[in-house]
Formats: sequence, structure tokens, C-alpha cells
Amino acid sequence: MTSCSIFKFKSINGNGKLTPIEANKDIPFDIKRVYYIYGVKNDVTRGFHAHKNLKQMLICVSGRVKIKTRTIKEEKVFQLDNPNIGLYLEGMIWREMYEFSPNAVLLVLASEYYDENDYIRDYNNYIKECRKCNW
Ligand code: T46
Repeated sequence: MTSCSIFKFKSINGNGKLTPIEANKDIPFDIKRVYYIYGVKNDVTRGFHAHKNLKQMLICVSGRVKIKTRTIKEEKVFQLDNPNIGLYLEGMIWREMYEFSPNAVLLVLASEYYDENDYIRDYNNYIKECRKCNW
């Protein structure tokens, strides 16, 4: 079974705040890729896919955004609105990102290089793949 969960990172105070994130220490994977999503209008929803194997940590380093996650068993909604909170997503979790605030910057740390073959972008295919795994 695959998982998604909230991680709380250190926040070091002194003339502002600093949050360090170390691969395999603060997050459970090596980081091969970093990307960030910003300038998204409030009425836009992104995502609508799952990954076969990719592990990712989603951190809203500015502003706020909601993330809906779905598996064959449950649906959850997370609000990311603090730079020292991360949403950890393993593969095979359907995700949708919405209600981006105007200043939102969603930083993503990823365990693999970009590979379009790792995406499942059709929800019916996603459900079929979950059933193959007996979820
Ligand atoms: C995810 C959520 C949280 C690249 O060329 N390289 C990259 O590393 C990425 C991530 C995307 N792209 C291209 C592929 C598309 O042509 O950028 C375009 C937009 O990607 P996409 O529509 O997949 O973006 P989102 O916001 O729906 O999803 C992204 C990630 O793709 C995905 O892995 O989990 O953010």
C-alpha cells in the first residue's frame, strides 16, 4: 500500500527563519529533481494524475494551496500554508492541486528525473492499476 503524509521540518529562528531539508534524513529519498509551480490563478486546478513509482515532497514555500489526494480507498484534502510543512506523496496516489493563493510557490522535491512514462493521467486507468495490485 502506498502512502501520503504530512512532514514537519525544523525551523531555525534568528533574523527570520531557516528550514534545512537533507535527502535521506529529513525526507525518505534521494533528491534527483527540484521544480516549483507558481503564478497559478485561483480558479485553476492542476495535477489530475498519479505516478507509478515517483516519491515527492510538496512544500508551499510562499502562500497557500490545497492538495486533494485520492486512492481507491480514501480521499483526503491537505492545506499547505507553512514553509516548514511538507506533503509526502509516494507513487499510485491521485493528486489535484487547487485554490492557489496569488503569491503561492509550490516547491517539489522529487526522487527521480522527469519521465512522462511514470505518469498515469487517466483516472480509469489509475483505478485499473490499483485493482491489479488488489487495493
Ligand atoms: C506532480 C505535481 C505535484 C517537465 O518538463 N519537467 C518536469 O520536471 C515536470 C514536473 C513537468 N514538465 C512538463 C510536463 C508538462 O508539459 O511541464 C508541463 C506541466 O506538467 P504537469 O501538467 O504534469 O504539471 P502538474 O502541475 O499537473 O503536475 C506537477 C508534476 O508534473 C507532477 O509530477 O506530482 O506537479
